[in-house]
Amino acid sequence: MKAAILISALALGVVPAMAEDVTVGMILPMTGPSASTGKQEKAGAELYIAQHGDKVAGKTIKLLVKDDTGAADVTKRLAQEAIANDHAAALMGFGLTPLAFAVAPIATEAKVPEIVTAAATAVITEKSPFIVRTSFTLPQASAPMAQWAAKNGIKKVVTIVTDYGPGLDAEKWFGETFKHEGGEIIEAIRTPLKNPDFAPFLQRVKDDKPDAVFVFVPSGFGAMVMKQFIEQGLAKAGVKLIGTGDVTDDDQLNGMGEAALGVVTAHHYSASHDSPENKAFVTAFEKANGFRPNFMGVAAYDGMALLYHALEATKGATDGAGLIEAMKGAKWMSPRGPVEIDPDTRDIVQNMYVRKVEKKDGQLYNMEFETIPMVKDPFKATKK
Ligand code: VNL
Repeated sequence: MKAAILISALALGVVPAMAEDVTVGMILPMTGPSASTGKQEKAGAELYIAQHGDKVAGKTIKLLVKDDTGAADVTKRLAQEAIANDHAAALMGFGLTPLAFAVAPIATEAKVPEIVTAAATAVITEKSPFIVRTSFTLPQASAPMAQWAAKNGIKKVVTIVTDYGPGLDAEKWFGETFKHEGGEIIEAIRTPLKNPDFAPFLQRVKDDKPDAVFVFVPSGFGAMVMKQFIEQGLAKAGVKLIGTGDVTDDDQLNGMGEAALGVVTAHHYSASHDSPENKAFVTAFEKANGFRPNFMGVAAYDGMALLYHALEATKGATDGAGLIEAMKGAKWMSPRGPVEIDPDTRDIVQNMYVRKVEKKDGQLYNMEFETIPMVKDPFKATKK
Protein backbone atom coordinates (compact mmCIF):
# COMPACT_ATOMS: atom_id res chain seq x y z
CA MET A 1 0.00 0.00 0.00
CA LYS A 2 2.73 2.45 1.02
CA ALA A 3 4.77 1.52 -2.04
CA ALA A 4 1.77 2.05 -4.26
CA ILE A 5 1.22 5.53 -2.89
CA LEU A 6 4.87 6.35 -3.32
CA ILE A 7 4.90 5.14 -6.93
CA SER A 8 1.80 7.12 -7.83
CA ALA A 9 3.23 10.17 -6.10
CA LEU A 10 6.42 9.86 -8.14
CA ALA A 11 4.40 9.33 -11.33
CA LEU A 12 2.68 12.63 -10.62
CA GLY A 13 6.07 14.24 -10.21
CA VAL A 14 5.49 14.76 -6.48
CA VAL A 15 8.56 14.11 -4.39
CA PRO A 16 7.75 12.60 -1.01
CA ALA A 17 8.05 15.28 1.67
CA MET A 18 10.62 13.29 3.69
CA ALA A 19 13.41 13.80 1.17
CA GLU A 20 13.02 17.55 1.45
CA ASP A 21 13.46 17.59 5.21
CA VAL A 22 16.73 18.21 7.00
CA THR A 23 16.32 16.76 10.46
CA VAL A 24 18.57 18.14 13.19
CA GLY A 25 18.89 15.94 16.26
CA MET A 26 19.54 18.40 19.05
CA ILE A 27 20.62 16.50 22.15
CA LEU A 28 20.70 18.44 25.40
CA PRO A 29 20.37 18.15 29.17
CA MET A 30 16.79 19.45 29.51
CA THR A 31 16.54 18.08 33.06
CA GLY A 32 19.10 17.56 35.83
CA PRO A 33 21.83 19.91 37.12
CA SER A 34 22.64 21.29 33.64
CA ALA A 35 19.00 21.94 32.64
CA SER A 36 19.66 25.68 32.27
CA THR A 37 22.04 24.84 29.41
CA GLY A 38 19.34 22.79 27.68
CA LYS A 39 16.78 25.55 28.14
CA GLN A 40 19.14 28.21 26.73
CA GLU A 41 20.29 26.10 23.78
CA LYS A 42 16.79 25.07 22.71
CA ALA A 43 15.69 28.71 22.87
CA GLY A 44 18.69 29.86 20.80
CA ALA A 45 18.19 27.29 18.03
CA GLU A 46 14.44 27.90 17.87
CA LEU A 47 14.93 31.66 17.68
CA TYR A 48 17.26 31.31 14.70
CA ILE A 49 14.69 29.18 12.85
CA ALA A 50 11.83 31.54 13.78
CA GLN A 51 13.77 34.54 12.46
CA HIS A 52 15.15 32.97 9.27
CA GLY A 53 12.30 30.61 8.38
CA ASP A 54 12.48 26.82 8.35
CA LYS A 55 13.29 26.68 4.60
CA VAL A 56 16.87 26.75 3.39
CA ALA A 57 18.17 25.81 -0.09
CA GLY A 58 14.85 24.10 -0.88
CA LYS A 59 14.89 22.02 2.29
CA THR A 60 12.76 22.21 5.41
CA ILE A 61 14.58 22.22 8.74
CA LYS A 62 13.06 19.90 11.34
CA LEU A 63 14.46 20.44 14.81
CA LEU A 64 14.10 17.47 17.17
CA VAL A 65 15.12 18.32 20.73
CA LYS A 66 15.95 15.30 22.90
CA ASP A 67 16.72 15.25 26.63
CA ASP A 68 19.81 13.24 27.60
CA THR A 69 19.47 14.29 31.28
CA GLY A 70 23.24 14.90 31.22
CA ALA A 71 24.07 11.17 31.11
CA ALA A 72 26.56 10.08 28.42
CA ASP A 73 25.00 6.64 27.81
CA VAL A 74 21.67 8.36 27.07
CA THR A 75 23.36 10.91 24.77
CA LYS A 76 24.89 8.05 22.83
CA ARG A 77 21.62 6.14 22.47
CA LEU A 78 19.74 9.29 21.42
CA ALA A 79 22.39 10.08 18.78
CA GLN A 80 22.13 6.56 17.37
CA GLU A 81 18.32 6.79 17.29
CA ALA A 82 18.40 10.24 15.67
CA ILE A 83 20.51 8.85 12.84
CA ALA A 84 18.86 5.44 12.42
CA ASN A 85 15.18 6.32 13.04
CA ASP A 86 14.88 10.05 12.33
CA HIS A 87 17.48 10.10 9.52
CA ALA A 88 19.07 13.17 11.11
CA ALA A 89 21.42 15.01 8.72
CA ALA A 90 23.14 16.75 11.63
CA LEU A 91 23.49 16.36 15.39
CA MET A 92 23.70 19.44 17.59
CA GLY A 93 24.02 20.47 21.24
CA PHE A 94 26.04 18.45 23.83
CA GLY A 95 25.86 20.24 27.15
CA LEU A 96 28.91 18.72 28.81
CA THR A 97 32.26 17.42 27.56
CA PRO A 98 31.64 13.70 28.28
CA LEU A 99 28.41 13.93 26.28
CA ALA A 100 30.21 15.43 23.25
CA PHE A 101 32.90 12.72 23.53
CA ALA A 102 30.28 9.94 23.62
CA VAL A 103 28.91 10.92 20.20
CA ALA A 104 32.26 11.42 18.40
CA PRO A 105 32.64 7.78 17.21
CA ILE A 106 29.01 7.76 16.03
CA ALA A 107 29.51 10.96 14.01
CA THR A 108 32.65 9.49 12.43
CA GLU A 109 31.05 6.20 11.54
CA ALA A 110 27.76 7.61 10.24
CA LYS A 111 29.54 10.58 8.58
CA VAL A 112 27.07 12.99 10.19
CA PRO A 113 28.18 16.45 11.40
CA GLU A 114 28.29 16.84 15.20
CA ILE A 115 27.86 20.55 15.82
CA VAL A 116 29.02 21.17 19.39
CA THR A 117 27.23 24.25 20.71
CA ALA A 118 28.04 23.91 24.43
CA ALA A 119 30.85 21.61 25.62
CA ALA A 120 34.17 23.46 25.73
CA THR A 121 37.15 21.19 26.46
CA ALA A 122 39.77 22.11 23.84
CA VAL A 123 40.42 18.58 22.59
CA ILE A 124 36.78 17.81 21.62
CA THR A 125 37.11 18.78 17.93
CA GLU A 126 40.02 16.35 17.58
CA LYS A 127 37.80 13.39 18.49
CA SER A 128 36.16 13.25 15.04
CA PRO A 129 36.66 14.96 11.65
CA PHE A 130 32.86 15.44 11.71
CA ILE A 131 32.91 17.69 14.80
CA VAL A 132 32.65 21.45 14.42
CA ARG A 133 32.15 23.85 17.34
CA THR A 134 30.35 27.18 17.83
CA SER A 135 30.75 27.56 21.61
CA PHE A 136 34.30 28.25 22.84
CA THR A 137 37.27 26.54 24.47
CA LEU A 138 38.44 26.98 28.06
CA PRO A 139 42.02 27.86 26.99
CA GLN A 140 40.52 30.63 24.80
CA ALA A 141 38.97 32.27 27.89
CA SER A 142 41.46 31.32 30.63
CA ALA A 143 44.68 32.62 29.04
CA PRO A 144 43.34 36.20 28.52
CA MET A 145 42.02 36.17 32.11
CA ALA A 146 45.51 35.34 33.40
CA GLN A 147 47.10 38.09 31.32
CA TRP A 148 44.65 40.65 32.61
CA ALA A 149 45.12 39.54 36.25
CA ALA A 150 48.93 39.70 36.00
CA LYS A 151 48.77 43.21 34.52
CA ASN A 152 46.32 44.47 37.13
CA GLY A 153 48.07 44.00 40.45
CA ILE A 154 47.08 40.40 41.16
CA LYS A 155 50.17 38.47 42.23
CA LYS A 156 49.01 35.38 44.16
CA VAL A 157 46.10 33.23 43.05
CA VAL A 158 44.37 30.04 44.18
CA THR A 159 42.53 28.24 41.37
CA ILE A 160 39.33 26.25 41.95
CA VAL A 161 38.00 24.24 39.02
CA THR A 162 35.47 21.48 38.50
CA ASP A 163 37.39 18.23 38.18
CA TYR A 164 36.83 17.18 34.54
CA GLY A 165 37.89 18.21 31.02
CA PRO A 166 37.05 21.92 30.88
CA GLY A 167 38.15 22.50 34.49
CA LEU A 168 41.52 20.90 33.85
CA ASP A 169 41.92 23.04 30.71
CA ALA A 170 41.07 26.16 32.74
CA GLU A 171 43.48 25.26 35.55
CA LYS A 172 46.33 24.59 33.10
CA TRP A 173 45.83 27.59 30.82
CA PHE A 174 45.14 30.09 33.57
CA GLY A 175 47.98 28.71 35.70
CA GLU A 176 50.67 28.46 33.04
CA THR A 177 49.85 31.82 31.49
CA PHE A 178 49.74 33.53 34.91
CA LYS A 179 53.13 32.06 35.93
CA HIS A 180 54.58 33.03 32.57
CA GLU A 181 53.46 36.62 33.29
CA GLY A 182 55.23 36.54 36.68
CA GLY A 183 52.30 35.52 38.90
CA GLU A 184 52.22 32.80 41.54
CA ILE A 185 49.70 29.95 41.93
CA ILE A 186 49.52 29.15 45.64
CA GLU A 187 47.21 26.18 45.33
CA ALA A 188 45.21 24.43 42.59
CA ILE A 189 41.97 22.94 43.97
CA ARG A 190 39.64 20.60 42.07
CA THR A 191 36.01 20.04 43.10
CA PRO A 192 33.78 17.13 42.06
CA LEU A 193 31.33 17.60 39.17
CA LYS A 194 28.56 15.77 41.03
CA ASN A 195 27.02 17.44 44.11
CA PRO A 196 29.76 20.01 44.64
CA ASP A 197 30.10 21.90 47.92
CA PHE A 198 32.53 24.79 47.61
CA ALA A 199 32.43 25.87 51.28
CA PRO A 200 35.32 23.70 52.61
CA PHE A 201 37.50 24.66 49.65
CA LEU A 202 36.71 28.34 50.04
CA GLN A 203 37.66 28.10 53.72
CA ARG A 204 41.05 26.78 52.58
CA VAL A 205 41.37 29.66 50.11
CA LYS A 206 40.76 32.13 52.94
CA ASP A 207 43.63 30.59 54.91
CA ASP A 208 45.90 30.82 51.84
CA LYS A 209 45.31 34.62 51.70
CA PRO A 210 45.70 35.02 47.93
CA ASP A 211 44.96 38.28 46.06
CA ALA A 212 42.34 36.44 44.06
CA VAL A 213 40.64 33.12 43.54
CA PHE A 214 40.21 32.03 39.92
CA VAL A 215 37.11 29.88 39.40
CA PHE A 216 35.83 27.63 36.64
CA VAL A 217 32.49 25.89 37.15
CA PRO A 218 30.20 24.79 34.32
CA SER A 219 27.20 26.95 33.49
CA GLY A 220 24.49 26.57 36.13
CA PHE A 221 26.77 26.41 39.20
CA GLY A 222 27.85 30.08 39.39
CA ALA A 223 25.12 31.23 41.77
CA MET A 224 26.11 28.58 44.31
CA VAL A 225 29.79 29.61 44.13
CA MET A 226 28.86 33.25 44.62
CA LYS A 227 26.65 32.48 47.63
CA GLN A 228 29.33 30.42 49.36
CA PHE A 229 32.05 32.95 48.48
CA ILE A 230 30.10 35.54 50.46
CA GLU A 231 29.12 33.18 53.30
CA GLN A 232 32.72 32.12 53.82
CA GLY A 233 33.70 35.79 54.12
CA LEU A 234 36.22 35.86 51.27
CA ALA A 235 35.11 39.22 49.92
CA LYS A 236 35.43 40.69 53.43
CA ALA A 237 38.92 39.17 53.71
CA GLY A 238 39.88 41.11 50.56
CA VAL A 239 40.07 38.14 48.19
CA LYS A 240 38.92 39.00 44.66
CA LEU A 241 36.85 36.58 42.59
CA ILE A 242 37.96 36.18 38.96
CA GLY A 243 37.22 33.46 36.41
CA THR A 244 35.95 32.50 33.03
CA GLY A 245 32.51 33.91 32.27
CA ASP A 246 30.86 30.60 33.13
CA VAL A 247 30.75 31.70 36.80
CA THR A 248 28.88 34.96 36.05
CA ASP A 249 26.59 33.25 33.57
CA ASP A 250 23.91 35.63 32.24
CA ASP A 251 21.26 33.01 33.02
CA GLN A 252 21.88 33.38 36.78
CA LEU A 253 23.79 36.64 37.17
CA ASN A 254 20.86 38.92 37.84
CA GLY A 255 19.75 36.72 40.73
CA MET A 256 23.18 36.72 42.41
CA GLY A 257 22.66 40.11 44.02
CA GLU A 258 25.03 42.98 44.76
CA ALA A 259 27.70 40.53 45.97
CA ALA A 260 28.54 39.85 42.34
CA LEU A 261 29.38 43.50 41.62
CA GLY A 262 32.99 43.97 40.56
CA VAL A 263 33.69 40.34 39.64
CA VAL A 264 36.01 40.30 36.60
CA THR A 265 35.85 37.47 34.08
CA ALA A 266 36.96 36.74 30.51
CA HIS A 267 34.53 35.26 28.01
CA HIS A 268 33.19 35.43 24.48
CA TYR A 269 29.63 36.56 25.17
CA SER A 270 27.76 39.00 27.36
CA ALA A 271 24.07 39.84 26.99
CA SER A 272 25.19 43.48 27.28
CA HIS A 273 27.60 43.26 24.30
CA ASP A 274 27.27 46.61 22.57
CA SER A 275 26.39 45.96 18.93
CA PRO A 276 23.24 46.35 16.82
CA GLU A 277 23.25 42.58 16.12
CA ASN A 278 23.30 41.78 19.83
CA LYS A 279 20.64 44.34 20.76
CA ALA A 280 18.30 42.80 18.18
CA PHE A 281 19.18 39.28 19.36
CA VAL A 282 18.63 40.00 23.06
CA THR A 283 15.34 41.81 22.43
CA ALA A 284 13.97 38.96 20.29
CA PHE A 285 15.28 36.26 22.66
CA GLU A 286 13.76 37.91 25.75
CA LYS A 287 10.47 38.48 23.94
CA ALA A 288 10.25 34.82 22.89
CA ASN A 289 11.36 33.29 26.19
CA GLY A 290 10.97 35.75 29.05
CA PHE A 291 14.61 35.34 30.09
CA ARG A 292 17.98 36.72 29.06
CA PRO A 293 20.26 34.80 26.67
CA ASN A 294 23.57 33.52 27.97
CA PHE A 295 26.61 32.14 26.12
CA MET A 296 24.84 28.82 25.59
CA GLY A 297 21.85 30.48 23.94
CA VAL A 298 24.06 32.40 21.53
CA ALA A 299 26.17 29.33 20.68
CA ALA A 300 23.07 27.35 19.65
CA TYR A 301 21.79 30.33 17.63
CA ASP A 302 25.17 30.34 15.85
CA GLY A 303 25.17 26.54 15.46
CA MET A 304 21.98 26.89 13.48
CA ALA A 305 23.45 29.84 11.52
CA LEU A 306 26.39 27.63 10.58
CA LEU A 307 24.14 24.80 9.40
CA TYR A 308 22.06 27.21 7.26
CA HIS A 309 25.28 28.60 5.78
CA ALA A 310 26.51 25.09 4.93
CA LEU A 311 23.19 24.03 3.36
CA GLU A 312 23.19 27.16 1.20
CA ALA A 313 26.75 26.40 0.10
CA THR A 314 25.91 22.77 -0.80
CA LYS A 315 22.66 23.88 -2.46
CA GLY A 316 20.75 21.69 -0.03
CA ALA A 317 22.90 18.54 -0.36
CA THR A 318 23.11 16.86 3.03
CA ASP A 319 26.02 14.43 2.82
CA GLY A 320 28.03 14.93 6.00
CA ALA A 321 31.46 15.34 4.42
CA GLY A 322 30.12 18.04 2.08
CA LEU A 323 28.45 19.90 4.94
CA ILE A 324 31.64 19.85 7.05
CA GLU A 325 33.70 21.12 4.09
CA ALA A 326 31.21 23.97 3.66
CA MET A 327 31.47 24.86 7.36
CA LYS A 328 35.28 25.18 7.28
CA GLY A 329 36.26 28.82 6.95
CA ALA A 330 32.67 30.07 7.39
CA LYS A 331 32.54 33.65 8.67
CA TRP A 332 29.59 35.59 10.00
CA MET A 333 28.54 38.34 12.39
CA SER A 334 27.28 36.74 15.59
CA PRO A 335 25.53 38.60 18.41
CA ARG A 336 28.86 38.08 20.27
CA GLY A 337 30.88 39.84 17.51
CA PRO A 338 32.65 38.53 14.37
CA VAL A 339 33.24 34.77 14.28
CA GLU A 340 34.93 32.31 11.96
CA ILE A 341 35.34 28.51 11.82
CA ASP A 342 39.07 27.72 11.68
CA PRO A 343 39.36 25.48 8.60
CA ASP A 344 42.24 23.51 10.16
CA THR A 345 40.73 22.76 13.57
CA ARG A 346 36.94 23.20 12.98
CA ASP A 347 36.91 25.29 16.15
CA ILE A 348 35.52 28.79 16.48
CA VAL A 349 37.74 31.88 16.27
CA GLN A 350 36.24 34.82 18.14
CA ASN A 351 36.86 37.90 20.26
CA MET A 352 37.50 37.40 23.94
CA TYR A 353 36.27 40.15 26.24
CA VAL A 354 37.37 41.09 29.75
CA ARG A 355 34.26 42.11 31.65
CA LYS A 356 33.24 43.43 35.07
CA VAL A 357 29.87 42.88 36.76
CA GLU A 358 28.09 46.23 36.99
CA LYS A 359 24.57 47.50 37.37
CA LYS A 360 22.87 48.82 34.24
CA ASP A 361 19.21 49.91 34.19
CA GLY A 362 18.77 48.25 37.59
CA GLN A 363 20.08 44.86 36.44
CA LEU A 364 23.42 43.09 36.77
CA TYR A 365 25.45 42.59 33.61
CA ASN A 366 28.96 41.56 32.59
CA MET A 367 30.13 44.90 31.14
CA GLU A 368 32.88 44.38 28.56
CA PHE A 369 35.83 46.78 28.89
CA GLU A 370 38.67 45.13 26.96
CA THR A 371 38.66 43.14 23.71
CA ILE A 372 41.24 40.61 22.56
CA PRO A 373 40.38 40.23 18.87
CA MET A 374 39.85 36.96 17.02
CA VAL A 375 41.42 34.48 19.44
CA LYS A 376 42.12 30.97 18.13
CA ASP A 377 42.04 28.10 20.59
CA PRO A 378 45.57 28.38 22.07
CA PHE A 379 45.73 24.64 22.86
CA LYS A 380 45.65 23.73 19.17
CA ALA A 381 47.80 26.69 18.17
CA THR A 382 50.68 25.51 20.39
CA LYS A 383 50.58 21.98 18.97
CA LYS A 384 51.49 23.11 15.47
C1 VNL B 1 31.34 22.65 29.75
C2 VNL B 1 32.17 23.77 29.66
C3 VNL B 1 30.05 22.81 30.25
C4 VNL B 1 31.72 25.01 30.07
C5 VNL B 1 29.60 24.06 30.65
O1 VNL B 1 28.35 24.31 31.14
C6 VNL B 1 30.46 25.16 30.57
C7 VNL B 1 31.82 21.32 29.35
C8 VNL B 1 27.38 23.30 31.20
O2 VNL B 1 32.66 21.25 28.44
O3 VNL B 1 31.37 20.32 29.95
O4 VNL B 1 30.01 26.37 31.01
